[in-house]
Amino acid sequence: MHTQPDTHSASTQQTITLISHKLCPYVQRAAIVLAEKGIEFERVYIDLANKPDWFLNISPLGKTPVLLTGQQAIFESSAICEYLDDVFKPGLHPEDPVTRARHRGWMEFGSSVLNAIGGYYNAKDGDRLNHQAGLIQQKFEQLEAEISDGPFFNGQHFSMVDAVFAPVFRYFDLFDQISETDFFASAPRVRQWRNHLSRCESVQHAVAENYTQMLADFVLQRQSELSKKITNELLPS
Ligand SMILES: N[C@@H](CCC(=O)N[C@@H](CS)C(=O)NCC(=O)O)C(=O)O
Repeated sequence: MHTQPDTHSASTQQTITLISHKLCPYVQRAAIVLAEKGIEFERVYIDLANKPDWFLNISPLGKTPVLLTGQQAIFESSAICEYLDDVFKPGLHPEDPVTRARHRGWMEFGSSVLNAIGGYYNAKDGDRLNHQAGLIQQKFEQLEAEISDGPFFNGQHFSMVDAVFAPVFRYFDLFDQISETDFFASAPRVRQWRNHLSRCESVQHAVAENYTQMLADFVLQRQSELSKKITNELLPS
């Protein structure tokens, strides 16, 4: 049964609620930004295979995340992150307008890596799996040419781009266990960036402790080439 958040009661007007799905990387972006800003929030998880009516009423695209603040519902992760940055300190965008605009571009680039990752875990055969792996590696090489010397995307301070890429990198905690591909072989600074982000509290707390197991179960159900690898390499024979 789903919990229906009360968007009308006065007692919840000040409450921030993140409508979530346990595996959604876009939800993680918002959860990380909320944590980086020290904002307390509640989570309501929904089943995306069985979307409740109250959710469809507040999510025009039928997607998580949605942020409820007072009586308003904000949908789309980038809109949520920008809203949080407008209202709560510390700011997670650079001051310089051109750098800020470029960061927004790299946030979008993060979504394109998520699409490539989706293509990877859904690939139906070895050729398509290798093709998608190549696309992901290529994107990491593009990032390698852009990122700072660390520890974060833009240097010493955590930015919105870090909130976008931490959930991207989390997939590789599973992929590293089942794939012979070293996705970061040609991107050593991206590898370091990934390792640094994985140690941030905001990143660690954005998902449940059994996230990697849940992701493995999800990929197993895809009936893809990667599902076979999980069966062969992770499941007890
Ligand atoms: N552009 C959206 C993407 C969000 C998204 O794709 N969410 C997925 C879960 S990770 C979803 O809700 N899918 C449900 C569906 O498409 O039916 C955002 O940035 O918030």
